[in-house]
This record gives sequence, structure tokens and C-alpha cells, in this order.
Amino acid sequence: MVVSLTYDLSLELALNHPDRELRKIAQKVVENKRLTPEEGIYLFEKADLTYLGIIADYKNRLINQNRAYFVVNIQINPTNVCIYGCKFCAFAVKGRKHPKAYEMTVEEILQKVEELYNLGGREVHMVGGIPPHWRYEDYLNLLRAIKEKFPDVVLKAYTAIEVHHMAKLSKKSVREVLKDLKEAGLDVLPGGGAEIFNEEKRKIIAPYKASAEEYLKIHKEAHKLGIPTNITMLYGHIEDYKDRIEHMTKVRELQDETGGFQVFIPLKYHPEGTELGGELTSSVDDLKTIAIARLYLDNFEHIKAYWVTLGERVAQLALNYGADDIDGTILEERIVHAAGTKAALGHAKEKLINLIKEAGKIPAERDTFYNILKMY
Ligand code: V47
Repeated sequence: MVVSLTYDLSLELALNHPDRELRKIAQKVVENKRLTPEEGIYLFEKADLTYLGIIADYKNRLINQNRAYFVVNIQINPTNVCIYGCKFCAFAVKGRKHPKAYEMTVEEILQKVEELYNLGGREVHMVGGIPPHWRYEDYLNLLRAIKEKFPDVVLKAYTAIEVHHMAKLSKKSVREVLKDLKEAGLDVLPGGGAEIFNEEKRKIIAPYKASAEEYLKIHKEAHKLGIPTNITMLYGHIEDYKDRIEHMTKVRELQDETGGFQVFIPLKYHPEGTELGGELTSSVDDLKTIAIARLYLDNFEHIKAYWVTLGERVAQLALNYGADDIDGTILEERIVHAAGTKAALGHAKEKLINLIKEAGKIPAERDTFYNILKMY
């Protein structure tokens, strides 16, 4: 099925690409056929951005029409004290006594949630370090305290890495921990901590973190309990294209099994102040990664262009390269800002609406579960 005459014409360009393999891939996209890992790698290595934009936008329009989603939300990073010394992270510090260490009080966190309420938002994205002194109950009590004061808040909190840590702390199974978290008020598991699933590279950049297998098992368990989850991929450090496709293949396989992922979020690596160092990826690489994610993850409804890592301008462009979501107002973010992102914070809803409109898409304000609240 072809969406409109305009797309008919541009699709013709992709379907008649001088490269035989790219012609074949475009044809598969039109026929809604799944791409193989080899084809995914070929797209990274050989496809030009114009070609990718045409077919990724085509695929996105079949799924999301002309809409681009945003959410009125707040991000809270309760503490930067963390037992894991991930080499790509400029946010975390080792101990409470570190001069840059901070820890928000419950009252400070509740105040932040109040700010969100004043803006009419309900999503709280809460993720931070894993401090050595937090007990299992501390994680649960924080959720309870927020839900008690703000019962209709939606809590997207703690990554699978924190869940893994809580299971060790409490000596409970992952399933039991997730059940406790759900009872305490957890609504959605955010997608952080996935980094890159290739075990060799994962061991280098995040030597102490849960393995890819453990990470994915936690998401699977969450899906079985009816907890939707998001999933990320940190790219632009020491991984190569093959690793990106390996990562997305694992994500695609689990989605086939459970259908529990809401959105895939490629996260552009920022090297400033990190032990790992390195260079920023180009905007071409960023847009290609978004487009290939859209094409490869045929069982995902949503691909997020996270403006905090991409910057507003590339995130806006990404809406024409397969992304249909730009996250939200956020207000505060410390993790990627510690690593040098220049993305300005405190975006008003109106700014996000204009950004989306300028990209030629229809702004759709959503809740955490992608229910549309209002179209603009
Ligand atoms: O897991 C850490 C990443 C993640 C750096 O679920 C870095 O909707 C770039 O996961 N450069 C946390 N990235 C953020 C995250 C997220 C963001 C937005 C939406 C959702 C969602 C999830 O930030 C970490 C890590 O992969 N990160 N350091 C860095 N130097």
C-alpha cells in the first residue's frame, strides 16, 4: 500500500536506487517484509541518508500516520552516587563523600512532582545512580511516598539494572521484586541501562553491570506481569554497526515473544568528562541510526528521538527519518548534561509543539502509555 502520491513519487526513487541490494530492501519495506541482520548491516554501510529517509518515513507513516508524539513530563535523578563505574558515564560518583555527590530528599522529590502537576503533566521519569547505602525498602518507599501524595502520577522509574540490584539486595527473585515495585506504585520500566548488548563490548564499557541476558530477562519478566517497558541502545562509543544490529535483533526477538516494549530509543553517546572518551557521532550517523531502527524493528510502534542526546534540531529532523516521538518537557536532566550535551532544558510544551509542526508532523500530546490526550 502506498500512502499518498507524494510518497508514491519519492518511493519510486528508492525502488529504483542504482544499488541492486538497496532496491531489494526498499521493495521488502513496501511489502512489509522483515529485514535480515545482513540487510540491516548493509543499510548502515551502504545506504545514503536520502534513501533511508524516504523508506523510514514511509514505514513510520504506515504505523503512525502523520503524528509525532510528546509528553508533559519531568525527569528526576535522585542521586548520582553509584556503585557501578560505567566508563561512558560522567554523571555518577563513587561515594557519598565525593565533592560532587548529591542526594535529593523525599521532600525535594515531591516538590519536583508538584511542579509537574502545576504544568498539567503526570509522567515522572525517575532514574539515577545505585548508591551503596540504599536498602531495598528505600526504593519501594520512594515510590509509595510519591503515589501517596500524587495518586494519579504515572511512575516510569528504575531501570532493569536497579531491579537486578534490588533482587540481590533483598535476596528475592526478579519476579517478586517487580511485583513489590508494582504494588508500591511502579507503572512502567524505563529503557535505561541497556547500553549495548554485545557481551565483549558491554564488559569494556560497563564491566559491573547486569549482562545483556540478565537485562533482557528482567524486561521479559516485567512484560509477563503486565508492566510495559521501554528499551534503549547507547551508540557511538566502541561498538560497530554489527553490534548495533545484534542489539536490535535481541530487542526484536523479545518483542516477538512478549509484545511488551512500548518504544525503542537510540541514545547518542556524549563523551565529555567520561573515562571512555571518544568523539561525538555525526548527525548523519544519528539520522541513519533512527531510520534503520524504524526499518529493522518492524514489531515496534514507536521510535523515540530523545532530544536531550540528539539536540532539538536533529531530534526535529529525525521526525522525517522514522522517529514518531520526541519524549517530553523533562524540565531537568543530569545524566547526559554531565557528559556535555548542550540541549537546553525547561522546554515549554509550546516549544515542542512548534518543533513538531515545523517538521511537517501533527503534534500529539500523549500519556506514558501512548494514549493520545490532545492533538494540536
Ligand atoms: O542508561 C549515560 C545513558 C541512560 C551517557 O525509557 C548516556 O523513555 C549518552 O535511559 N551519553 C539513561 N547517554 C536515560 C534513558 C532514557 C532517556 C529517555 C527516555 C527513556 C525512556 C530512557 O543514559 C543510561 C545510559 O545509557 N547515558 N551516560 C552519556 N555519556
